[in-house]
Amino acid sequence: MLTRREALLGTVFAATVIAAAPVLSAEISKKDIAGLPRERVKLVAPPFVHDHDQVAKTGPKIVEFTMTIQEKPMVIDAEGTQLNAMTYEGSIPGPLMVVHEGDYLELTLVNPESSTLAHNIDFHAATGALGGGELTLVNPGEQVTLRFKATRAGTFVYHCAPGGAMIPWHVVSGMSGAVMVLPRDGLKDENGKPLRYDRIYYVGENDFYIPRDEQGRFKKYESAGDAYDDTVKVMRGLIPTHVVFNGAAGSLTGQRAMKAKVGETVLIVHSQANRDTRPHIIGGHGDYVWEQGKFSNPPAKDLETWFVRGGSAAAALYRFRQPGVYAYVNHNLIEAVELGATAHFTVDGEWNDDLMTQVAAPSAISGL
Ligand SMILES: [Cu+2]
Repeated sequence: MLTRREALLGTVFAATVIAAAPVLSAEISKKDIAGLPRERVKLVAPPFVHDHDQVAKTGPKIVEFTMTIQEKPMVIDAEGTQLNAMTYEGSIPGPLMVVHEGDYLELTLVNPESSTLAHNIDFHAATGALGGGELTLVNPGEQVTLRFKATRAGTFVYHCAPGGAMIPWHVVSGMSGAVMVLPRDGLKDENGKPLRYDRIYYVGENDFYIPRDEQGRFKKYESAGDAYDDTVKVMRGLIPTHVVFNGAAGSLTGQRAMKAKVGETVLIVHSQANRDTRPHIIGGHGDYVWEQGKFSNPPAKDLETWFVRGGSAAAALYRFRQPGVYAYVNHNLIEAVELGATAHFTVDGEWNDDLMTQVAAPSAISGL
């Protein structure tokens, strides 16, 4: 048993060791990192995802990305309702960044002179205080570069978190996105068998809180700052006026629908930085679903609907077996139909009568 003195000494000793450790690891890390290959990746707007290898071809590397913040008005529904949006790289959600486990993600975040607010980024994929939020806070006219090691495989949200009341406001103004950290040897089923995808789409879901005037019409503001007071009042009611995919109702339907062919396997990454949601493919399934989005856990199979916790991103793999237009919805159907959370997949190919057929077309009731 330790005496009080020994325990105190132990504490002091432990503190010394702890104090020394970061210096040592910083030195090792600096040397190792300097020798790593670098790859510069240009991001693309969702639902598309930049080219990437599903299985890493080399050892760990530093993957460099740049995102420029844009504050700008965006139309979020067919009625022309305006959101005074804040965005990473001009899109809602921000782009999906893909790396492999053990890689270093190095982001340069640019906040242009034209911005009116300070912004930053909190990476749920990162390990370290505030997910890098404190280290990335940039005023208008500044840029910053953060590097973190991707130590956990999975899909993870990132979002703006500039402190206090700014945090939820910036998030519900559009500032979120996702990172996908693939296992170096790619995705696997519960038995370790490789799983591959032919296409990948990134769907970011957002809840918006647009103030209304006395007549119940959505109000328009000159700038995000002008909208702040009224928007916070709506936010505090916790009832969104819009729940949408990729920044606007209808952003992924009709001509803008996501595409696939019968027989193709599609990986759908679905993030929600602020609120729970429940994706469902009408007429399809999740063949393999990482509901919590973390690839060290075996995927669930044959799901009808999966649950995405607010502040997380899920990954679902589905091989389309029939052609047609598939609605992909948040299966709170009020949110899907009334508030906007509906997307489409248009799938080309041969219909399989064995899987489904109309045995008798609608006709007058025969009295059987
Ligand atoms: Cu921000």
